[in-house]
Amino acid sequence: YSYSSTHKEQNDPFSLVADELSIVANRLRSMVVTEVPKLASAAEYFFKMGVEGKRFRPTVLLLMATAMNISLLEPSLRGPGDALTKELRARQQRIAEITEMIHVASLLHDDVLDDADTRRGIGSLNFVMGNKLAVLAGDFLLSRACVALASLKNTEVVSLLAKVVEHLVTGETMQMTTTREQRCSMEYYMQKTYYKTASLISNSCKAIALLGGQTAEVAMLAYEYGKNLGLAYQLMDDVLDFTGTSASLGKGSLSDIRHGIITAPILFAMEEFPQLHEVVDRGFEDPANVDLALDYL
Ligand code: GRG
Repeated sequence: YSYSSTHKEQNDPFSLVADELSIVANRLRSMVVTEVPKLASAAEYFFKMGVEGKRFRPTVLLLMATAMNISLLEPSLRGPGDALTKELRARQQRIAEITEMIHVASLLHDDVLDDADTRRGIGSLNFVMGNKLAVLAGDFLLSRACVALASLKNTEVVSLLAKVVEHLVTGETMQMTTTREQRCSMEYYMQKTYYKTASLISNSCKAIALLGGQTAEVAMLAYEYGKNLGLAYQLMDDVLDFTGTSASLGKGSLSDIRHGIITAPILFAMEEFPQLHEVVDRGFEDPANVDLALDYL
């Protein structure tokens, strides 16, 4: 293990990659430079200091790169890849940046779809600059992410992350379902959650492995790890929507149920309390019905 980490660092994954995370933050800001003033201020909005979000995805990816590259140095674990080089690490950092860029683009569009007014503790871009600019800024970020992705010159990695964009759209579309059977099905929920959240994390973990020259088997393990982590992350996000506060979430709580989206906490409660089915069927336009559903949680 090449890091001379203290006990504190070993227990705090963020500190292991803290320096690299600030490099990623700076690069993200430079990736959105444009001479179109409106687009520049819109695109910079969520990459400015102090409004960076949790940076969960870049953190996971940089840690994944650390783990993968160490295995390249360890003869008994070594795949067909080359020795660890600075260039490899820089290419893996690009994946962290591209992933965050795609993520932020999806947040911008998501807030338009949900008519959300807050994000990351500040006004959502659509709230501050309007829906039109928020949609265009999302498109712009996506385009810059594509250019950065192509510059890696690895067609397998390009197609993995390009497919993720379709998955994000698919997950979001699945969430718009109005059929009772789909809205109340745990299987449907898990499929939607894979597309909406886990696909980006799992495929970018796989991309880190592929860039590191790992075997197809190791790349698949990285994918599985990212998939389970992504599913768990969304499950927690869904729980926090019920238990968090505006201050802790950086946005209003109870947003899913108010939008009529039936997430895991409600689905689990429905299994335990059949009476809840009736409440769900009535819909959540009436705030009194939201309160009634909360009683079962
Ligand atoms: C334009 C790429 C693109 C997609 C369009 C709108 C849409 C389709 C997809 C939305 C997908 C979405 C918002 C999924 C939710 C994922 C999620 C858990 C978001 C919250 O992530 P955090 O908590 O946020 O990591 P921060 O702000 O910390 O980065």
